[in-house]
Amino acid sequence: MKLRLLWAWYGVLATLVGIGLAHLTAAVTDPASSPVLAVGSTVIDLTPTPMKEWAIRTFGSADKVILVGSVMVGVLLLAAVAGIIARKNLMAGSALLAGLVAVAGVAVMTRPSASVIDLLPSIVAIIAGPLSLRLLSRTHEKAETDGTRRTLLLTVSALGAAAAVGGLAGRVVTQLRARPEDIALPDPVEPAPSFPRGLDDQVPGITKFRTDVADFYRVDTRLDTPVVSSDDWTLTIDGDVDKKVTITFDELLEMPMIERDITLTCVSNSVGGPYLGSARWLGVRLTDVLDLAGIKNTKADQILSTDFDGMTISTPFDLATDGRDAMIVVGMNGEQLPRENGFPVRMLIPGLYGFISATKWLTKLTLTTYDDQKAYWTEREWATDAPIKISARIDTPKALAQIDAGDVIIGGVAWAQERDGIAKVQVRIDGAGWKDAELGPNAGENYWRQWFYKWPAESGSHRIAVRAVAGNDEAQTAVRAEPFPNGASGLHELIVNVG
Ligand SMILES: Nc1nc2c(c(=O)[nH]1)N[C@H]1C(S)=C(S)[C@@H](COP(=O)(O)O)O[C@H]1N2
Ligand SMILES: [Mo]
Repeated sequence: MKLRLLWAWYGVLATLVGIGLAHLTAAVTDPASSPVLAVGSTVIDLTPTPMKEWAIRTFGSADKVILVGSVMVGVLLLAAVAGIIARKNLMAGSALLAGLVAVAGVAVMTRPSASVIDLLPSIVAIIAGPLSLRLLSRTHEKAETDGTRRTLLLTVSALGAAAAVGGLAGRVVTQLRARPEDIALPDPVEPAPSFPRGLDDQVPGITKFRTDVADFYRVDTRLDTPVVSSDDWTLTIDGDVDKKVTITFDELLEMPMIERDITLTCVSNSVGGPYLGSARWLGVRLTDVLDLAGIKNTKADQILSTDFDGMTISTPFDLATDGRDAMIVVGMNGEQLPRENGFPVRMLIPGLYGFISATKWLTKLTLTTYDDQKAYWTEREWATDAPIKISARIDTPKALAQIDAGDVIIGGVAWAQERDGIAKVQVRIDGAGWKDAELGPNAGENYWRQWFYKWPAESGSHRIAVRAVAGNDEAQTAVRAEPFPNGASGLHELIVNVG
């Protein structure tokens, strides 16, 4: 039994060496080609939508850490089995390790933008893993015949160190590569109006009126942070256009820039969910960019945008070009975009959920039809037409909070993009009548609005609900819907205990 455990550990150690060195290789060539990440990404792509939704609901933004962790645990269990097999049959054990890497290699190569160089990390792993196992097996045998353990201990330590150094160095190299570039952003020809002061200081616990860039939510299909250089970046406009054009980053920066305050919202939020943020965006009008290629005669009903890695997002052509402030964005709150949020260039269209409008690391706009080409989420049966639903969220107090009797400030944010903003927010306590909340300042129709309501709370358990009405008189629906396929609806309600 003990011996078996030892061999299981040999298998694990050999695999960690392979993974560590592969990770380092990938950090130098292309971080996404790291075998573990590639397997993780493939799992994401193959996971059925309901399960993905469940994972996001259950684990929140930790879903990816849990995914990579599970992949690692699975791989290391198989590695342990390979080690146990290798005790009797080194060839078979090594073959199992090699098979594991081969699966990862296939995962790497099926990514849309994979190139031959992306095989390198897997090749490193397929050599380093079995070779380490062989070394361990040899030194183990030698230790048994000699009766001395010195060389075995040295070998184990050296391999452990190689795995750790590989993994850590890979991390350092990845972080160095992902350092922000220093971009000088142009001034907008159409600046946004001066930004009003929100209720941040008045209502403790309320969401900040403007989201800090560093705190902005992140939702995408990737496990790594893409490093796209602005020097290499180009944007191509093709498909059903007068003539295909490609522009560079410098050419984009020379176009007239507008600045807008917009709240970006993710379709994957359940009611009251956290995946939205508000910022001041700097960019070029989408229609100005499309006009470079000429779209007067287009029969397209879809703008298919492609990111640097071949991931695609679909946008309804008529909505993107109906006069709203659809943008090709380069700046956020006066800074360049962070790599996590799409550096150097992303798309942003007010009023549409991010999954059909907010392509990060954008490189191509193709004018096409929904019949001809299907985007990533369209293939997974999400809606193609998904305007953001009118919603209100309670930020404070928190669900199940224990609070003192007396005046309690209930507060939160509400949003109704492309519906003339928020006109009214109402609060209901214990199913009694709806009472108007006070609204914070207005930063435009596409920006969320803070609100608060002073509640004389008496002891006991109470149920708080909130609802919003848009500037165009449309009211938030109380009908419950799940995020799939076009966004959650229903009222945000929570229970607090007073006394
Ligand atoms: N390339 C790319 N762009 C993407 C995504 C993605 O997975 N890949 N996710 C979209 C989704 S679902 C949302 S809600 C927004 C989120 O943008 P953020 O991460 O900057 O908050 O980006 C959109 N753009
Ligand atoms: Mo999203």
